[in-house]
Amino acid sequence: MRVTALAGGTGAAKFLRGLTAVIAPEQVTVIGNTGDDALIWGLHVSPDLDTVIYALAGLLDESKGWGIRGDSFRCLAAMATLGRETWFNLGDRDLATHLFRTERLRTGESLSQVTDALRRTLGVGSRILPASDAPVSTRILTPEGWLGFQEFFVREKARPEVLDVAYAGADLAHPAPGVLEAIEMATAILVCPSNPITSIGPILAVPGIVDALGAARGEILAISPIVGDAPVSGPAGKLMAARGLSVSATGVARFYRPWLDTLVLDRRDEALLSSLQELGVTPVLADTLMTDREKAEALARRVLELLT
Ligand code: FO1
Repeated sequence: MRVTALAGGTGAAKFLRGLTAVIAPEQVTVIGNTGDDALIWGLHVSPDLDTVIYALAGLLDESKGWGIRGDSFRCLAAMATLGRETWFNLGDRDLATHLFRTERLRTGESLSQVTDALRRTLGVGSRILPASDAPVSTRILTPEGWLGFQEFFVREKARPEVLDVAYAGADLAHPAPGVLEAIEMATAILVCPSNPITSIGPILAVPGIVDALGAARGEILAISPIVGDAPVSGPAGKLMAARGLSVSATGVARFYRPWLDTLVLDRRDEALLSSLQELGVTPVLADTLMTDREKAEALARRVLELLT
């Protein structure tokens, strides 16, 4: 079995850790979001790629859902003394990842080459591919104007009203090497329980990826990140509403509907089964809240059962 997973950050990391505990990591290829990449102190930070790499390497700070467990923040404190902006909390060990990435990008390597070097060095057996090597930046329109995703999410704490969302650069981007093949050759394609608009949306915005999903031979299964009328974490609700989607598993299905076969949704959402069937998506109930590793593995096992 070859599984290709479309992934954002924290929710995807939890699920992928469960998945790679129940099948060999080498059987999994991750297509990761780069829409929330940011330039911080001149360094190229790729939060979602790093969150997935750290999770699969056993390094992730699981309480925060990002960064490295036990990291210190001495550089951050020193930057504050120098009067630099410190709203984006870069840990000292995490900083090494961004120095490594930025240096290698400057010497002409692509983001996919650097990401591959990072995951191999950290002992991650799954391939991790950025959706594109070209910049695709999630921009959020608020009443005060456009913000970068991290400015909206971290600096402004996702408080501003969201009027629109755009993926700047997507029209000029191409899928990174291996991305279309990973979709084409997969036995199954999984859409992790990530924010549809800002984690999966930037992947889908890269020309060629939606067509590849539409033509894929493998079954395509998504796990809803929404339980009831609220996201399990983060600002997905606000962003979905701004894009005219209902904040529910049905809204998730509507967004993925052109190419989705199956939606795994939480048992608490049993009432949505018939509306999902009407959309032409096969709904399956499961315990989707991954509050510990056992629950993440159980969800991964349930998903794999559906595929065999
Ligand atoms: N999220 C926060 O809420 N506050 C932070 O200061 C922060 C720093 C940070 C540093 C490195 C990194 O890889 C991720 C970081 N995140 C932080 C998480 C990140 O903003 C989001 O989780 C993702 O972009 C959304 O998936």
